[in-house]
Amino acid sequence: MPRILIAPSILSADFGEMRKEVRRVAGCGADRIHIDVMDGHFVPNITFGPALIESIRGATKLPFETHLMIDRPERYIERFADAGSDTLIVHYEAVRSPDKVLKEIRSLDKEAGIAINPSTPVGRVFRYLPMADMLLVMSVKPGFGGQRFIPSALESISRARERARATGRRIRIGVDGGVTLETGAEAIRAGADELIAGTAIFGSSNAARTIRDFKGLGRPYKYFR
Ligand code: S6P
Ligand code: MG
Repeated sequence: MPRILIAPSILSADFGEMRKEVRRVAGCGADRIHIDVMDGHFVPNITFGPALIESIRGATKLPFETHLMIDRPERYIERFADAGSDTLIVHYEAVRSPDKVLKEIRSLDKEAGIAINPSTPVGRVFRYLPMADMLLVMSVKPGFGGQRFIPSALESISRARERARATGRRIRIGVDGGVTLETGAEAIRAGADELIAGTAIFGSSNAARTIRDFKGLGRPYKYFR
């Protein structure tokens, strides 16, 4: 029975203490570490590159999922894989041939994820789901932490979950942006099985309790009924 996975996004961590922060949330019960890479082109903000990932890799054994908010991520797949990512997530809007890049990620023995912006109709990525291990539904316009959840993401999640069910496909559906206990619960009801949260976890005075509360939100959607 699949369960809800919680992935703290280190975009909201203290950048001067990154290793410590990763270790801290790992110790608080996180399932994965979500790493937001931004290039100042695909999104208006800039964060960090593979060197940062390399330097925090030793802080935990938890899987690293790298969310590439960069233009033409196909140019950097190998570097982010070598740096220690376990999952590489590319944006549908940023790649020329989604199928090619997803295949490349898998050929490196990494999990392949495809992300969509809130304004992208989810139906556009349906044909790529067989090549992906994860679909990341953005529930804010990517670029900055601490934004409000956009409710139309729920419709994208449920349409994708229905599609996966109809085709008998097992895929993880993550929701990213403005995730709180309230919006996280709605996303799970819609069919998400991974919650990505920056502000809600790193801004919490008790991250262990917040993660526990997230995990208690409900039974995950059943892949096969
Ligand atoms: C949103 C950002 C997301 C991050 C973010 C979520 O612009 O690009 O991809 O994962 O850290 O943060 P929050 O504060 O909305 O939970
Ligand atoms: Mg992200």
